[in-house]
Amino acid sequence: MVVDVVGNRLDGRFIGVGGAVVDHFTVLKGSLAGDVNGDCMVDLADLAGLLSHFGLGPDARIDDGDLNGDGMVDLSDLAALLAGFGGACP
Ligand SMILES: [Ca+2]
Ligand SMILES: [Ca+2]
Repeated sequence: MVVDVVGNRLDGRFIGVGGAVVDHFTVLKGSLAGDVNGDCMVDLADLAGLLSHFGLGPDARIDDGDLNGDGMVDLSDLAALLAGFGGACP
C-alpha cells in the first residue's frame, strides 16, 4: 500500500460516463509479487490475508489479496502469491 503525506491511500478508480466504475488501479511500492501485506516478504501471513478475502470483489485491493489489480480476489491472485511464495525484497 502506498499513501500520501497525510495517510490517504493512492489507489483509485476510473469513472466512466454516467459515473460507473470502469476500472481500478493500485499504486504499488516495490514489485514483490505476492506480497499482500507490504512487508517485503511473501509468507504465510500473505496467504492467510488472501484466503480470508477469497471471493471478494469487485472492489478488492492489494491488501485484500487482489494481486493483479482486477478488483477480485480469486485463483489468479492465489497463483501469483504461490509463485512468489518465500520471496523477499532485496
Ligand atoms: Ca508479506
Ligand atoms: Ca485479482
